[in-house]
Amino acid sequence: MHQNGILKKEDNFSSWYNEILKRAGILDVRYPVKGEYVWYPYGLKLRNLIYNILRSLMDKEHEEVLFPLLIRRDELLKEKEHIKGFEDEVFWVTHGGSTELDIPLALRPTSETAIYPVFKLWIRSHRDLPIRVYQIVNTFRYETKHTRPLIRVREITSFKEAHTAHASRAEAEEQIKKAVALYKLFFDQLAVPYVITKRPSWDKFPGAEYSIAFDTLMPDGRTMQIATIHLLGENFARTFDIRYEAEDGSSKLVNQTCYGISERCVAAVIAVHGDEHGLILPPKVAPIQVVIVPIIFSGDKNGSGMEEVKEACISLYEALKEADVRVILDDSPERPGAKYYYWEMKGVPLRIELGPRDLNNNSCVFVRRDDFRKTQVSLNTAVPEVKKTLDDIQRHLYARAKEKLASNIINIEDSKMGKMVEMDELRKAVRNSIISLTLCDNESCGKELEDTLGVSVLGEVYEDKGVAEGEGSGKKRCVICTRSGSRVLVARTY
Ligand code: PR8
Repeated sequence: MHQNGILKKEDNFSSWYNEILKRAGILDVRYPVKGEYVWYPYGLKLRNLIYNILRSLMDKEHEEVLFPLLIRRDELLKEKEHIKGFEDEVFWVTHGGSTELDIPLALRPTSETAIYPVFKLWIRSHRDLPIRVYQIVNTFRYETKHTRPLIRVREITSFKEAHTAHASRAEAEEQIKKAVALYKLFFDQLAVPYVITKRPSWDKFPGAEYSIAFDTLMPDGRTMQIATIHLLGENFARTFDIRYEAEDGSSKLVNQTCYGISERCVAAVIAVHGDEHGLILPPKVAPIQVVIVPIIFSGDKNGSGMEEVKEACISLYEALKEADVRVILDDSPERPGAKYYYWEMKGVPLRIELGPRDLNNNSCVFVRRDDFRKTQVSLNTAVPEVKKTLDDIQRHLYARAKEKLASNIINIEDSKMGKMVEMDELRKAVRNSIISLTLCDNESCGKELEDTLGVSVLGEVYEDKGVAEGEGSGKKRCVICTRSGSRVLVARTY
């Protein structure tokens, strides 16, 4: 335990996480509705910086829209697979005051059934295609599994959902690739590493032909799904009769995709980078990138050089502000040590200390939040050095997190297991890591593995096959039935 009273996140992730959310001022978890939480100002600033990145990436090729929260029951129930997947998770509005509604209204669990009837009205000819829209809204899911702030919530406050419609299957598949590329750019900027897999058939989005997912590894060895991309094909188009007139005059169904990200991306930033001192925020999303702490000793308030120190701090603060750095000057009467703990807890990437002795040398001291390295920096070059250091912290955090993920993907060799695999060996390996093993495409083998080990099959790696390949070049054999199969990633999941 650290003197801040915070556990190591690897030892007890749940308590670490709850403690950090509170002490860093991210979320108030005391709201008296299960699965709903209150964003504190600092948490909301972090959330907004993250979503600004997402928004600016989306805006390059999508248009933002805003659809209503309520969905008519008959629309929601139209697509059979979709509703089968969601029926137990829907919150219903049944009354207006004391009057029972003719048609009950659902709080959207996601917006396919709100948006697609309107797509039918918007799409007439091939000239109306493709359509690519997105919205960032709250959605509601009556989650029955254990709820957890940002990770499994009943009101998803920050649901970024994109919906696209295309003239052909090939174009929809092309859109899937673009969405994967876009989400990569997004998580790269958050310095959150991921594996991308194609989900097994039994775990795809209700109504989709297939689903691609991004997962990151949490400190307790479980993975968290942080984004999904679904090929809907013609399924919803058929249900909602979304057709266009092709160039040859024929009437055709559109081909669709949808993809989404929730506040789990904020949870990922917190969980992946934080430590026993608190948050560690990547500079690109840190609400405060630099804190300046004047080193003024209480007994020495009027001592020599104190006014000069204050002035030097103010002029450094002004210069950094001018250079668009998100900076604050902490000139509160607290002791410097107390200030350090406070800003470390908030995850501020860089602290600058400046006292009389530094000023005599025309310098200040940089202390990095990622590795606590201290360097003396001349006041003349402090501004460019801040920029350089922030870039370096951003890079270092990502490299460190990527390395951690890579070293926690364990290949279970086929060769070792000629026939049946030792389940105990797998159980041990999957405790803290993602494992890569061979499964056939029989659903019953996948389910058996999931039930026996209490894990989920994440699926085949979507790109970068190197991540999951076994070394043996021979025929790959299913760990359950030894029939031939292909490599998949498996993990304990959130
Ligand atoms: C879709 N339709 O809905 P998806 N709490 C926090 N995050 C969650 C929760 C929850 N209860 N449930 C899901 N997520 C498609 C795509 C429009 C957009 C997060 O897809 O159901 C997960 O990270 O897969 C999930 O990958 C993402 O929302 C999208 O939800």
